Amino acid sequence: MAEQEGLQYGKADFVLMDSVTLPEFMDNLKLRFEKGRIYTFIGEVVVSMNPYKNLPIYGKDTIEQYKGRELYERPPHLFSIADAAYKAMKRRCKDTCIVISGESGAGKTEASKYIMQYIAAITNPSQRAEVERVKNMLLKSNCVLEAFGNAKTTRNDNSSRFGKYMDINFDFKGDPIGGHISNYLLEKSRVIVQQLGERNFHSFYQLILGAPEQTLRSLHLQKDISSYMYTRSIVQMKSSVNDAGEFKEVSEAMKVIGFKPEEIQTVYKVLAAILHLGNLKFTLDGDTPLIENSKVVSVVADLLGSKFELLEKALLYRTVATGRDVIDKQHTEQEASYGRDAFAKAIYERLFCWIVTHINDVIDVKKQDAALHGKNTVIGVLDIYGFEIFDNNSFEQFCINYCNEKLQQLFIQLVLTQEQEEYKREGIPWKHIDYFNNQIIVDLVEQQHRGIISLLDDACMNVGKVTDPMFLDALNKPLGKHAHYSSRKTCPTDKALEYDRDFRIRHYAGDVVYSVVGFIDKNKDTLFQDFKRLLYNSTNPVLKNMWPEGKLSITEVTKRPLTAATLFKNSMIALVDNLASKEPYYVRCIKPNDKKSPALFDEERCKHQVEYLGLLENVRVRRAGFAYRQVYEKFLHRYKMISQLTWPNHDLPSDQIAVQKLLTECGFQQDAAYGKTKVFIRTPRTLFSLEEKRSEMLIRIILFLQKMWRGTL
Ligand code: AD9
Ligand code: MG
Repeated sequence: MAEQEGLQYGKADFVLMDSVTLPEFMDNLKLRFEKGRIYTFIGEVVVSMNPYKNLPIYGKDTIEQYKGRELYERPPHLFSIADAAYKAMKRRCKDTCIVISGESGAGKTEASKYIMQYIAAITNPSQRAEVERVKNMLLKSNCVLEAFGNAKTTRNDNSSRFGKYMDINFDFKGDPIGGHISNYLLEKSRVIVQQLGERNFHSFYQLILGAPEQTLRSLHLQKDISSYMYTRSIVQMKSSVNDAGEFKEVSEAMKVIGFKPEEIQTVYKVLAAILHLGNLKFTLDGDTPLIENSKVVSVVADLLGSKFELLEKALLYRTVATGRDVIDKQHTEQEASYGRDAFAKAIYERLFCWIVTHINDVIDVKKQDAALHGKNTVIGVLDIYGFEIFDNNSFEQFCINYCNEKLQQLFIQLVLTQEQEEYKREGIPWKHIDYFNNQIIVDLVEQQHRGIISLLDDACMNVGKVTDPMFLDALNKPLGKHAHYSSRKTCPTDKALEYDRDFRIRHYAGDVVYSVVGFIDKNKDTLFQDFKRLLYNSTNPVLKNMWPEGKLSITEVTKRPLTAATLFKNSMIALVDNLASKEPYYVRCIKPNDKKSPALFDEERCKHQVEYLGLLENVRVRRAGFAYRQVYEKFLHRYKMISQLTWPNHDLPSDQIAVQKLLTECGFQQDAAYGKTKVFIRTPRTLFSLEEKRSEMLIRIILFLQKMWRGTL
């Protein structure tokens, strides 16, 4: 149990509550929040409240207090979890991961940064230059990725619009020697359109407001965000947001990470090209679309290392193969606008992925180095977009919320299900604790043939023939009676849903109404081959490298690419498999209110999160459960020196009886239960005492052996 700081701060571990009820849980959460105690344990899980103000609890002194200590020795903190994951990795050579979850704005990204800072601070005591270099890069990569992957939403001024999983690799000494970042589905539709009160990605504002005059001139940009369609939405930002200052910080970080000057220039050129593309207008000559402002075309062509005529042609025509012939087919005005926007989105997304790859090239542990460093273990940190409900929810929210369903399912599997199944298997007396299992919603989305993603992919096979409302119809047939799915057609009395447009999923975290408009397009994610070829033929080698598939001519492009949703689903399944293969540590973040206020504890909002995160069930399982378990043989191997009955070997009928005798002799019989193959220990304190006794005995044994060798015995 966590160290108590005094009752005025409430219970540091929810497991210590007098009775496990929702009102008592809420009282404790509120009391601690109001007293500035934003972290509370549930056993080894940290519940974190967003304080919405800077607290002096992350400095060097605090780090020192947590370094190397056991979880329950210090008040709850992110550092306790970080240290526990680090110790497991170092002492037991276990790959571990820290999964941070919670809804948008609950504090996941901030938590992940504090965890990384902690790990950086406690490692490399001998200040090896190479390790310092790696640490610096890992920390610096955050600000670059946030610039390009985060944006202001109505929920969060710095909302992550991509998922991030970062592995940190350690050598046998426990020092970081590298890392790897995996990124998941960037919300690229934001490049061309933002909901009311939201902004485009930070990078655009940073460039316009922060780049030196000369750079702006070379990019044909004005220092005015309202001049560009893609950034002109008027949004009030906090005075603390300093786009110009961040431009410098990000540029510096890119240099430190090893981006070459021409690469950084290319990044600016791509951003500028996108801003100009947004201002490109089409007009009609009869039925034929023409470009209204061809000056923009020359600017964009120049920035992308292409030619005016080539870009103009790619914007107005597409090459199609009909049998053996290859022809130029003229766009309709709608197709031309679609093509322009798809182009802008695609070059931004590719730029983002290229930045991640570039960072990975620098931080990845090279194979030859890995051999040098011996066994290399990993701590993974997952910071992914939180559950979202907006006024208008589209394909992106569908993917983000599906991702959160998968992570909730993993939590249920690892924390609630497996634990209870093990007690049953081992024959430990156990009263089953009920919880809502969201597997049914995961299946609704990802099941082969009948799941929403499969049905969406089917709709995308019939290019141009299936419309969004037809897709909705196709969903209704197999899913109409599903308890977690409804549309206006399957539930005609539901006025919240539009007849031909919306469907609702009853997610574990609440009901979300999705508009099908744009689902098919976003899932197909078409970018005409002409644009890819244009970029592959760029005179800018950095850009050319970003677009290797542009090499193919239209007749060579035969394979239908996987759809966006299927790619995302596959990456989610791989992510969950990866996390499940590691020893997991959890941070469950809660957002105290929707006003970003440090003083307001919105009872209803918090209660809702506590409920859907399954925190009460977590306390129940934990309380009724055992903190530690080990097979008898291994347990004896570690602790047999504590008792003369078991040291050096026992002659009792079984290991189980030997363990029972040992624990009874130490006075811990009340705290242990004996299963078929394992001993279970209820509280960590008992384990801690066993460890202390073991250390004392080891010292005595060593002294004894030394004396024996010296012949002084
Ligand atoms: V999203 O799913 O990416 O939209 P997150 O990542 O959960 O979301 P984030 O970490 O970005 O939320 O936190 C939102 C804001 O809350 C931050 O920008 C800070 O202003 C504030 N915050 C969060 N955690 C802390 C903290 N420990 N101390 C101070 C915090 N402020
Ligand atoms: Mg975030």
